[in-house]
Amino acid sequence: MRARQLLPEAEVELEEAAAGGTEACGAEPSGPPPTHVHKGLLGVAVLFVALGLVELFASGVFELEAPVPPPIPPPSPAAPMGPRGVPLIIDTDMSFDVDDVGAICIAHALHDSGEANLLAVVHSTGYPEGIGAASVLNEWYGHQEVKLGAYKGEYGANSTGQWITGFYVPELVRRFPSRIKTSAEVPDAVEVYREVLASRDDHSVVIAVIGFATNMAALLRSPPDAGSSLTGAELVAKKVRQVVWQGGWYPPRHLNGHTTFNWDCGVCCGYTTVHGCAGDASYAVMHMPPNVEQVYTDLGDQVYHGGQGLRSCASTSNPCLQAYLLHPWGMNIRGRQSWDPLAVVAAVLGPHTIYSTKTGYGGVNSVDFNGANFWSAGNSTLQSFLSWQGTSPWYAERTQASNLLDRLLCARPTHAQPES
Ligand SMILES: [Ca+2]
Repeated sequence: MRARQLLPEAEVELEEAAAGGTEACGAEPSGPPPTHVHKGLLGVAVLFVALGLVELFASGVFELEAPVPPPIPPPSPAAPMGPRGVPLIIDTDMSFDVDDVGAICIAHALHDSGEANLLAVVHSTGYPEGIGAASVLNEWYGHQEVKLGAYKGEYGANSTGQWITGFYVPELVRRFPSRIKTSAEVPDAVEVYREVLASRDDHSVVIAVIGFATNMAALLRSPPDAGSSLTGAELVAKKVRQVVWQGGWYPPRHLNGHTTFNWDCGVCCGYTTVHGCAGDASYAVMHMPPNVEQVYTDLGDQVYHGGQGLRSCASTSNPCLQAYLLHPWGMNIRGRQSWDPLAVVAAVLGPHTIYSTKTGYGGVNSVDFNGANFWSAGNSTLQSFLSWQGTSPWYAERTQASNLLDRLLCARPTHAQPES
């Protein structure tokens, strides 16, 4: 899931849109928040009205002005495509939002097509069943060899100590076959990271972080172990080629200094207890070895996937579809917004395949303890953020990106049982 805006940000953008200013974008979905979010009834009503209106703008029902053209990109080398595909690890918070499911299903489809080599999926909160849902997807695609790991700390509960489960994970784990049901059955995410990285070629692995930064921070802090004599930072420097982060805000559409969902530990949306996560985005981004490319993306507000497109090609025996049917935002007007799927496709196929390009190459992304990021121009790093290609018709490019995501979601698993 992309940056989940705080209400004040949504209100600001709504006001800007109503005033004919910057395009309304990045809106929180129109569906209800988790039941764990405690707000006054009036506040909730205002939130729903505001977010519903912003959703209409974001969905393209109301387009107020042409978007600001993105800056001209620097040269962007394509990802190396070996016969076994791009070696990929996905770090997900699958539970709260459903776009993680689309992202992981798409990664499996790219694994089937040979364009990705999905090595592992790790979960970034303590919610025990989160990794069980990842196991369901492994099973559905017949990719049981994909390793699974999970964060096992305290983070991931609400203020009353209950795990934030989301709307679909318990049902997926209950209804569908899987070898793993809870995090008690898998190693710690850091152990999986270290084992997988140690086994790969130098400077080869691509990591798509589409959830919280808990595991990445822990990996970078990790000491040598039985799997490798290197520290976590040394291992990442040696084995990782690129990290694609779904997190942060980037120009020209967003200002510095605002927090986003993945990097503020979800404080906007029910994750009221951030112990075990706070400060991890700052640590992970800013302690990444400088020879590892970091690509940041906040794209996805107005790119939709799933919804009726997935409904038309998949049966209810498909857990990817089931997750969207179970989630109140999964079957929105055009489907769900696509922050996480776009990050995964960009990591595997390259930004150009989602009609985006690396911008600001060489700059520096500074992330503070609370998860707010500040982009500074420069030419001394391997950091960049994604912007849409071209200017006109921008909306057509978003539609093409949506179509790509739906095509990948509709790809039939090569090895799994046929849908019935
Ligand atoms: Ca996510």
